[in-house]
Amino acid sequence: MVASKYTLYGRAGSGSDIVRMLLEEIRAPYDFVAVGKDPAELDDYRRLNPTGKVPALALPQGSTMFESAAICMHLAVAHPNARLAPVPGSVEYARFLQWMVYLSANLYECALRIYYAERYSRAGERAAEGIKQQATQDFSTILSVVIPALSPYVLGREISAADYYLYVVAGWNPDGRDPLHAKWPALAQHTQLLAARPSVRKVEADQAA
Ligand SMILES: N[C@@H](CCC(=O)N[C@@H](CS)C(=O)NCC(=O)O)C(=O)O
Repeated sequence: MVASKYTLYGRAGSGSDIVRMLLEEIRAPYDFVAVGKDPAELDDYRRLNPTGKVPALALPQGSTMFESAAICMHLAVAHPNARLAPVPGSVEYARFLQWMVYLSANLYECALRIYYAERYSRAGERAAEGIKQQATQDFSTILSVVIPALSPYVLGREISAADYYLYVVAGWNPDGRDPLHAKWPALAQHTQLLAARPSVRKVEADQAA
């Protein structure tokens, strides 16, 4: 059956926050389905998203996609009026793809090493602390690559989906945003700009409720 709106599968405080913010920016109608961690629920969810991770997005056309960056890039191109990406094929769009993939493949991946450190060694919990410490250091190093681009947004004067991605994932720094802002005023300004957007405020207010 073809649905008339999007359905976002996610969890508050996860990568689905980025997608929610974009859906709010687009003003697209959507339902939000909170995916629990109970094994039976996850087995059901794997029929939609074989990785069992969030987010996943069921499209109005009737298929479901996963991988946060792919979802964001798709939404940006499918809703050009929301101006969440430059024109596909342009040099600016190439830069947009670069940062979306960089942030997803590196910064998001690094956050997973921080928060699921025990999964990254056969020694499990015994190795977790060292893995977490290394990943926490890597998080800053990875962020440092995107900081010089901020002017004030990732692509310069125009906001794009990459900014929502950066805003949410940078917020997962285990020591919070403050030490990052003290080191990088451009990131502090970026956070301030993003946090003031109605789409971001709505998602964050819903979560706090
Ligand atoms: N590469 C995936 C990563 C998705 C991911 O790992 N999501 C986390 C939440 S931020 C998750 O589902 N964690 C649950 C788990 O791994 O058990 C993406 O970008 O969508």
